[in-house]
Amino acid sequence: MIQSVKETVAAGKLKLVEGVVQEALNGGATPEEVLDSMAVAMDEVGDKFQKNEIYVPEMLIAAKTMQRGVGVLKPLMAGDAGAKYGTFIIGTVAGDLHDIGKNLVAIMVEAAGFEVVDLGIDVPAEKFVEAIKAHPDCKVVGVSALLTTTMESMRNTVKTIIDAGLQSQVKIMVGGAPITQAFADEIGADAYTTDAASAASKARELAC
Ligand code: B1M
Repeated sequence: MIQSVKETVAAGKLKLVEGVVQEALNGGATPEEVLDSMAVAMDEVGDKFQKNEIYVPEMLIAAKTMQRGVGVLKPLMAGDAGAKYGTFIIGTVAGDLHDIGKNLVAIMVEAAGFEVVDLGIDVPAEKFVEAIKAHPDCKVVGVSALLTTTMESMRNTVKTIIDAGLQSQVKIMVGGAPITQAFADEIGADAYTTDAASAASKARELAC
């Protein structure tokens, strides 16, 4: 069952994915197991893209398929913790259009008890600053990047937030496939996490 989730996402079978995900859940798979299998599918898609076996349109349809599959899981992952930790602002940095990982972080952080303000993709550094200023109850801001080329955009985003004097209000958390703890330290971020679940628990820690 889990295997067919992976195959369905990797093959970009958009119309089938909701049914396949539901079947896997009915068969006893947990939402986390289903999510992991979709992430493995995306890694396979990325590998095939790198080897020129598939191209951007196939990568895009696989991404849409995963997003639709995540839609089935979302109600199961989103708890009713309420927004007791204030607002969590998140976005993907300027120049970067990848949002599946960011969306997963947003779902898990919301379930952990934050009100999430999602700025979307390709977000200019100044927009993060404006959003933080507009939400005085925001204690944590999340910055995502998926391309090695947009790591510099992440550096600029973190610098812009710090230069605006906002680090006394918010802690800055960064993440995304090319990001490392060393890079997070180098650019002055307060925290780095590898995945959505650890981002959620880290956000709680930072908000307290
Ligand atoms: Co793109 N892409 N892509 N892509 N894409 C990658 C990232 C790539 C590794 C593929 C490859 O070559 N193997 C490669 C980057 C190489 C590099 O930088 N060294 C790449 C490339 C090259 C490109 C283009 C340049 C291709 C082109 O046009 N020639 C182009 C760039 C566009 C742009 O952004 N300007 C491009 C475009 C696209 C699509 C639009 C087609 C599509 C994105 C659609 C979308 O997101 N809505 C796409 C996709 C789907 C991928 C892959 C296949 C999958 C990404 C994904 O969603 N993974 C990807 C290969 C791969 O990742 N293996 C690839 C699943 C997701 C759950 O994981 O996003 O890593 P991830 O999120 C994780 C963690 O990273 C973490 O938590 C999540 C899991 O719990 N995390 C955080 C993420 N953000 C976090 C923030 C946090 C904490 C944790 O705190 C705030």
